[in-house]
Amino acid sequence: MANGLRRCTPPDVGIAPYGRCARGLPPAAQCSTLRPYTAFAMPPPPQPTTPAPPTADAAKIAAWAEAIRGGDSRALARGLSLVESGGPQAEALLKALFPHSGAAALIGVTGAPGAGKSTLVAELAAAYRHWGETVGILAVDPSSPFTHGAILGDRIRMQRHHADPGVFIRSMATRGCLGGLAAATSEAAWMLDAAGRRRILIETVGVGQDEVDIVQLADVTLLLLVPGMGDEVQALKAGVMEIADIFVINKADRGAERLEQELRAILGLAHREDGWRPPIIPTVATEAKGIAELQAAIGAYLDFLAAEGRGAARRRRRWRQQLERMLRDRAYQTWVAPRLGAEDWERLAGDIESRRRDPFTLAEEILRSPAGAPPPAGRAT
Ligand SMILES: Nc1nc2c(ncn2[C@@H]2O[C@H](COP(=O)(O)OP(=O)(O)OP(=O)(O)O)[C@@H](O)[C@H]2O)c(=O)[nH]1
Ligand SMILES: [Mg+2]
Repeated sequence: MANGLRRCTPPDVGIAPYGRCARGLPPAAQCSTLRPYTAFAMPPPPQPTTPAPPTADAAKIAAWAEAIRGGDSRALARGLSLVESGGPQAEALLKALFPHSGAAALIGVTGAPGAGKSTLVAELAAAYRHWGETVGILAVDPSSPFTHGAILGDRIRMQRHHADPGVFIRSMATRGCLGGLAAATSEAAWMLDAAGRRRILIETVGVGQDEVDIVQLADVTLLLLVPGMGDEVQALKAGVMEIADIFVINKADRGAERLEQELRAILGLAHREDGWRPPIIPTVATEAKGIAELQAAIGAYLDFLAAEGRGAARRRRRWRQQLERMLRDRAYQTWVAPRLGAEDWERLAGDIESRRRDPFTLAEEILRSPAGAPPPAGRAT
């Protein structure tokens, strides 16, 4: 985006590079339990400008949104590219589409590399198509810039759907910021939703904390395990078990019984707060076996969510998190980015490290300084 929120460097760089990505902030700054800083008054936010009269650009966006809603796949593809790179135009398009979203079921599919996610997603898509439902597929690869091969592999596995306008497939990759990717994925899903796709399948690798963001976008999450993963299953933390609403033992042609027993033993110990008992579904994705059962399990969970407003409560939680994240990004862009250049970070960190300055005073001074002014200089010792 113009304010550069989306594409960014990995969160582990520690210090956010100027003007690129608020999600590159040190983890503490991303933490929702951040203490409010009350020791000084925040500088006033920029004055809101009077809304501009409708322009040719606004008319273009409205027409674009209309085309997306009308099922124009090329308009949708261009819209998703815009969302990936971000920017005010992307926001304008998403704003126009937002009121028309909210009807789709978001189905997250996660699991270790090579577990068979893409093969399964392609089969699930075929099953939904069989029932006349429209499908959107987002293959999200948060791991690295070097995994385009995998995405290419996904494309090949999903090739059979390419001739079907009822299935829209999109790969999304990042060269860094996971938070950024999660936000872009969420926006892409809401665009597909507004475009009338009723089942949106989101494939992402891994079950690490970093991917949890992406997984949490989904209404229902499937975790794919494969036989021979017993040790990994033992190592799964209770929190990760909470993420999966349905466990899928794919590659069941290699014998699913042992893994199923181990999984049952672990699941027997963990009780979810909402009372849902995640089912375990064995599948052989390459032979389309177990897909109908999986589809039924997904349906059962969506029904469970629909009952007693559970789904609405969950979506509210998700929007709250998203709004919080958005506000954090914008506060950073408004107050920090205009005051610190890329080269300032290193120098200020050096000042702190050498004890010339303390970080509390420095933070206060930075926020008090007028935007664009040179940041506080380190005091000579
Ligand atoms: N034997 C067997 N092989 C399977 C099954 N499902 C998928 N495979 C194979 O497993 C390999 C990986 O499948 P993918 O669908 O690409 O797995 P993925 O999880 O999407 O992989 P990444 O996206 O690279 O993480 C392919 O060679 C598939 O043909 C299955 O049920 N049984
Ligand atoms: Mg894949």
